[in-house]
Amino acid sequence: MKRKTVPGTRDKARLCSHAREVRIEILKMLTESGSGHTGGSLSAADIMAALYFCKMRHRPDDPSWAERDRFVLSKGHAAPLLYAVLALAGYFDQTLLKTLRRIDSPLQGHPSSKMVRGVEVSTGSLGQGLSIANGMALGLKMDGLPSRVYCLLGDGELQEGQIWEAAMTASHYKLDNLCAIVDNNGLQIDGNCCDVMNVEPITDKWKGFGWNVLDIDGHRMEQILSALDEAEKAKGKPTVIVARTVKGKGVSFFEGKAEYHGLAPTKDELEKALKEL
Ligand SMILES: Cc1ncc(C[n+]2csc(CCOP(=O)(O)OP(=O)(O)O)c2C)c(N)n1
Ligand SMILES: [Mg+2]
Repeated sequence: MKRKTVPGTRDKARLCSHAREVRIEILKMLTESGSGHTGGSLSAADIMAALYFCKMRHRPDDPSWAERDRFVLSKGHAAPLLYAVLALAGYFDQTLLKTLRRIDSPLQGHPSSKMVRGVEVSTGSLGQGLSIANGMALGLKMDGLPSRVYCLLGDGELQEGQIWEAAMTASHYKLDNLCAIVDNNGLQIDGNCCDVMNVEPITDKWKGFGWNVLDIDGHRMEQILSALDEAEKAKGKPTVIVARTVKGKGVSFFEGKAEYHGLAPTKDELEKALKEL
């Protein structure tokens, strides 16, 4: 079936500039709220810019358009990242971002599909997103729709057993309209993933489950775009993009630091961070 809405720009400089804007909005909203997840929001900003401003077919003015591509933020704690991207793409007014985590705000610490335009699924309990993405991908195939489903996972999240049930299911049903992306930043809440519960070798595990596996640098826009292109071409099996990233990417004093998993920037840190970006 021919797709009606064309994807966004392929201009790498523009996409990198979108990623920078996304990082700035993340930092500003987290500083304003005084709490939230900094590191894992920043690490996937380039991936999300590539998805929402280049690859995905979606209509911010018609979020329930049947042929839209779907996005599932399985690592729901990176809500500030999703909110920044959705606001910049035009799903809702950017001024709403400064209400992050307020009691009366739709922008809670984890995303709710009932409260926020453009959020497909409520997430936050790690391990569940890929199963939901499977259901969406299967349903789209049954309906004969050409839409694709993208699901962003954390590397620590891969320790959840449900992920591997979902991995087995997606390859069993040959869900080639599904693309999982692992934000492989090496860190989770308490430190290095390899010390808490080693998830390596990540690529071999997915291969063993019958997936098409692509290993990339998750901050190199050209690598992200070509992996997303390749995923679309792969037939008969789902694709996972294992994206090597840096937690806190873009702000030198947050990079690679487990402490900034769930710590918001102070006003001073925000000022310094904005200078770096
Ligand atoms: C089922 C479940 N257990 C625990 C948590 C608390 N939690 C939130 S983030 C996180 C660490 C996740 O690490 P990772 O998936 O690597 O995320 P990232 O590094 O991208 O932030 C944990 C344990 C949760 N949200 N859900
Ligand atoms: Mg991680």
